[in-house]
Amino acid sequence: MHEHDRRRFLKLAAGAAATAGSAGWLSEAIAQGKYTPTDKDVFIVVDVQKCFIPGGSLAVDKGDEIVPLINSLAKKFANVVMTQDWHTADHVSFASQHDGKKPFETIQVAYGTQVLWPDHCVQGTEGAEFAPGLDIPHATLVIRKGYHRDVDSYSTFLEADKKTPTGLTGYLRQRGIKRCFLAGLATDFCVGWSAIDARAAGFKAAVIEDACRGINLGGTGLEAAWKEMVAKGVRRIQSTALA
Ligand code: VGL
Ligand code: ZN
Repeated sequence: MHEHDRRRFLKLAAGAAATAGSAGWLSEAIAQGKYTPTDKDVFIVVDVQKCFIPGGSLAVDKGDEIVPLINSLAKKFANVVMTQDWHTADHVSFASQHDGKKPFETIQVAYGTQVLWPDHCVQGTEGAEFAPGLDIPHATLVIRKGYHRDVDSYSTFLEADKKTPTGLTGYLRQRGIKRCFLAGLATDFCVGWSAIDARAAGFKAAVIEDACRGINLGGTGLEAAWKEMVAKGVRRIQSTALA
């Protein structure tokens, strides 16, 4: 560990000890100025794909607006992982696969309630490509998820059965990563579930709110997702907190 990293770590550790659980780890650092990402941090860019931006089949409102911000945030991180929703054409999460069901209705499956969506992010199709303008050449890993026909995966750590890992935890641990910073689409689904699972896997986690856009199902889904994230120790930050 370099001396300046050690000092930063000690400051962070002191901050964390002074507040409950892990909640203070970042606010303490931010209170002392902007937070400079280190080689123990990873930026996880979640599902910034054509299907999820205006014009796409499951467009998130203003989803395209985050692309320039994500590009500039990525430059602050030595470690960047990108994710792609990557479904089979007959995926269980598609309303089209269930007679009489419409998008945004739900069904019961083996692992619980599944929201049904318009067909989106089918493997190898244009809609599954990264959004135009997304430019992160130094990203070292692209995690694809949701490729098992019968299991969805909002989370980029663990599929919806809560049993099947994607492999990301092992990759991050082997690379010495301790903290995950997340952004992308959608705040209340793939970003939120990924942040919660990052915590469950033992990482610290922060979601960069202004570098995300939400679906907000039923008009309340977005705030409910934030509440759950914060309850699980996920930090809610703005991009201005990062140096
Ligand atoms: C997502 C719904 C279905 C997401 C993926 O990326 O948030 N949402 N599949
Ligand atoms: Zn999906």
